[in-house]
Amino acid sequence: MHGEDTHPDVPGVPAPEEPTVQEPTEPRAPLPPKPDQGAPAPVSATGRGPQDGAAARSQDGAYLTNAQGTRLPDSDHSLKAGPRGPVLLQDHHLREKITHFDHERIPERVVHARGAAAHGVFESYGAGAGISRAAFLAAGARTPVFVRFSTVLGSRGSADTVRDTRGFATKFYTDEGVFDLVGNNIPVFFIQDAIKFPDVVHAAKPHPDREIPQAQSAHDTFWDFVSLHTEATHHTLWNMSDRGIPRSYRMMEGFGIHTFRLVAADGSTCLVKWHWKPKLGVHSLTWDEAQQLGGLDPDFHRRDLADAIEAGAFPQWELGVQVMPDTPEQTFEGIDLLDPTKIVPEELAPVRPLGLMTLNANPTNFFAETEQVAFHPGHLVPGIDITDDPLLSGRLFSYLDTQITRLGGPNFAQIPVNRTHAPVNDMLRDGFHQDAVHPGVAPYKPNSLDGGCPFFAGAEEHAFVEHPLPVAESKKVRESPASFADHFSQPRQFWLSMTPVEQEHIIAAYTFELGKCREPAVRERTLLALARIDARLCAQVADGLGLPAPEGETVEVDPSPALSQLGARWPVAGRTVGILTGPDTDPEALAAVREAALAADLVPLVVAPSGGDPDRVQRSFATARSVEFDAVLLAGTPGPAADATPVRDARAAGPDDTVDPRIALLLGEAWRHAKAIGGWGEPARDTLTAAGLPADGEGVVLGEDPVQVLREVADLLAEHRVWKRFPAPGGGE
Ligand code: HDD
Repeated sequence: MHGEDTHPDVPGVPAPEEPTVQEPTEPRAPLPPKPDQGAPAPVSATGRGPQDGAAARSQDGAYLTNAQGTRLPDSDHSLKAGPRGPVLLQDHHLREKITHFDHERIPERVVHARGAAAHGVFESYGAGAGISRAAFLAAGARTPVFVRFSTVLGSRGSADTVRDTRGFATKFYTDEGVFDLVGNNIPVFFIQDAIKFPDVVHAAKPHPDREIPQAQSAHDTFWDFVSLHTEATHHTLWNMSDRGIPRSYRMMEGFGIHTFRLVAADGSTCLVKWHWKPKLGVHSLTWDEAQQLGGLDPDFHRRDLADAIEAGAFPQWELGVQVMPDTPEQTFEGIDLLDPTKIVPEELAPVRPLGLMTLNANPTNFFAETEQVAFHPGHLVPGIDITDDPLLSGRLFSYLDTQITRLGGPNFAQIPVNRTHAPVNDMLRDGFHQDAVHPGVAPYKPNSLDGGCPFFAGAEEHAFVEHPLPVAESKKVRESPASFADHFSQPRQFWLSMTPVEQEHIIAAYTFELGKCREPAVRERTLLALARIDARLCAQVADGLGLPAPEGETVEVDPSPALSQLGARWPVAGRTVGILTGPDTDPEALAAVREAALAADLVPLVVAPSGGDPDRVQRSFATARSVEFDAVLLAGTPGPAADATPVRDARAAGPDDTVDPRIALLLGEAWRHAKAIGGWGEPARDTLTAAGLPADGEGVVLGEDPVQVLREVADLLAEHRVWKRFPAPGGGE
């Protein structure tokens, strides 16, 4: 404070206060570079100083400069004619700063705008070496990767937990060039031909007049399109299943969807479908959790991924392939391998593991890396070739094209996150955002002025040589093969492969989405499609909408048990356990349980009334909600604390005054969302009863030994939820 001081320039006005928090004046040590952030060889036009963007602009120098490297004495005040006078046009620093800011935003991706990403490494088992010559599939090869997960429909600022397909795009920085596997968490696609992509996206995006709804398919135009265009039925059914609301990016499968052709060193080929299998299993939120999280933590998936990596709980996936013979028909067991709306059931072609991917580093800068990464299914390496899937063919055009608008020109491969780790020796020149200062005078071939360089490579020198597949003699047509007309057999197979709980969730999802459609014709047409999947599915959705259920013909198919998410047990590493405490909590028991939880790689979060030890207490009754816990433990009586502000609003109306209403709400939600609940001693039993929950209910573990209770709860967590508790009492799910 300056007390009586007056302003040095304006008489009678108090002097401005000194800021209490000062910006650091000492330069920080730069962060270590990530493997894919290596600068290109610095080629300087003058031969002096760094010319590379990453090195020159890393903000680790001692003095603030402008974009030209000139040091600045002030960046907080415009240049004015006196402190109260007009701002001068000659303020070039102001103009540079604001102009740059005005252009900070780039167009968001037309689809998959919202995403989160991480760096990692892919380690090959060598099991793919016999079927593909790709160097990164050789035994022991370690390849840096960058993975971006995304939702499809929402814009950049939309919520993570909406019902939608998730993108799963991986960039492998191999020694032979970049390989991009641009997949989704659903193994089939909406359309069979890329020419329909603008249609499906226009239908699914918000209505053009009001720009609603955001980030979801629950609206007329989407269901109008998919009910008229029944090849979308299979993908839509997956979307309406629990796959549409993943628990975490770390717990999603990934699929390359199209059939690819692998080429071995001896020239032999096979057809494959790519799969990513998460080590933590495939798990989903409940719809109710997803709704709550949309408001309570719209960044739930993004935060979960970054937190896990920061904590050292590196997520892992096995990359595998289903291998099918490369026959002229390109079918397998009657399934057309060129149809991207079809799967090959894993019972018919098991997934062969090829290697392990570990995500072990968060991006340093969201814009530079996550936003500017540019994937393209045409980024292929020797040993991996395409098939004639018409959806894939269109994608090979689209991705290159979109980056030119999005990243401002054809030189996006020079952006650090997109740079290959293989030496580049191209003849591409000039253009917007050209970073390189190319030497040489002959960027053309053939040339003699640059000594004929660079030379062409053959397959032996790791060139990408297209597989010389015979092209069928035919006539030009705009039509699909007859096999593409089967739109209902695999949707029925998916439905029949679901457990009753999963089927209930699908029914609820269709009912919700169609309930948001205003046009009767759209709902009726969708019910007709559902009737062709299954009569009960159709009847129950119709019932929910108050409409008559139409009849439809269904086909005979065998279920594929691998499609269900239930029935297996998975590692519990990284799962959160909320520990609810009260005044009578035994500190020793609490410490022992926390220790045991940490030893089991669980994340224990202690919830206390208020005013607890900040080193031990992570949440208060006022800040804890059930949706951030995978399981809940009662370590005492979380009754109303003397010093806690009583909450008696409608959401928190507890059935009994002996338990804090916020905790009654939390326990009720944990019960409804089928989460394991544990506790020890009489207080736990009393609290459950006071919260209106059955102490001997399914998935409730009460005992005397706190560590044993934790172990049993962790055992229940291995199945993700207490599935027997569905459908939830009160009809929650
Ligand atoms: Fe696509 C982005 C996945 C069909 C056109 N797509 C994009 C991303 C993923 C997919 C994961 C985000 C990549 C990132 O994180 O940057 N897309 C798929 C899958 C498809 C598919 C699995 C079908 C099997 N896509 C598809 C078609 C077209 C596009 C048929 C156009 C004909 N996709 C694009 C795009 C995007 C894109 C417009 C938007 C931003 C971008 O490419 O870089 O070009």
